[in-house]
Amino acid sequence: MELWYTEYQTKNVGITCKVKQTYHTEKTQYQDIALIDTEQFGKMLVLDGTVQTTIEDEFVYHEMISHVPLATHKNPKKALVIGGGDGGAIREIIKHPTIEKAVLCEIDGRVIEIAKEYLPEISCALTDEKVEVIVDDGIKYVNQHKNEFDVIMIDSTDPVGPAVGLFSKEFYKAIYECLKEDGIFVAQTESPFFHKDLIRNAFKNVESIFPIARLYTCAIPTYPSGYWSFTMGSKKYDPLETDLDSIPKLDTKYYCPQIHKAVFALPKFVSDII
Ligand code: AG3
Repeated sequence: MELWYTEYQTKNVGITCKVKQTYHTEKTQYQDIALIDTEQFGKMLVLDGTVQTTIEDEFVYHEMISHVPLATHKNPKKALVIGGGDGGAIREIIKHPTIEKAVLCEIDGRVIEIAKEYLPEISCALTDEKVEVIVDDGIKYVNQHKNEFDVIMIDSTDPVGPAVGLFSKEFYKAIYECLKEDGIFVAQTESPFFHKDLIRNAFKNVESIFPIARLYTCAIPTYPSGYWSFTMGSKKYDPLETDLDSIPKLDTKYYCPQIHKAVFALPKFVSDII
């Protein structure tokens, strides 16, 4: 019998994948979790019916949420990931040569445990000695830590359920306070095709708090519309001025110095959003 999984990305559009095997499903205190194996994209983590990451395309998202801000910063030593319980962003952060400590703050400990069990390719760095894993509310954590991090990544789910507060202006203000005086943060901000209002609001909020606000995009086939955005707020460094020759050589599949520059060139319909 053939089994297919569909995420309804909007009321009118879905992505459907042929399922090889269902490894795990459960309902936690926060959300529904599913770990399935698909023919096209390999193992896939699904939270509340939305695709979070797959073996085939996870490198794009995880490299782009981490290496763009890390290379923009001149000397990042301490990084924080809010959400991101699969560990993909952490795996990328510890590739960066100046990083001394990477903290993961994920609200749902079950996501971390399931990623450790079924997605070792993605979660492999969670046991690294530079990494601290905290199971707690990211908003609470950020409010309790001031002037501490060089780079913060908001690796959240869509702005429904547990992640709503991670898209608010108050949270971006708390992020500002949690960063050191030359700190940078990046948040995943959904699809320029399907979520224009969200991107506009996020960008305006970041722009009202940080001296430098930038938007960049990349292609991620399993996310709504296949085209994704990230919003960056920076206290001092402008990613458009990064010296590309100073970017460390990294073992990556998407990110490279040319991409660091290219992703800030926005299609006109995207720059029109902000
Ligand atoms: N977090 C962003 C996933 C958003 C996808 N949305 C959707 N499928 N409707 C990814 C977490 C990976 N560490």
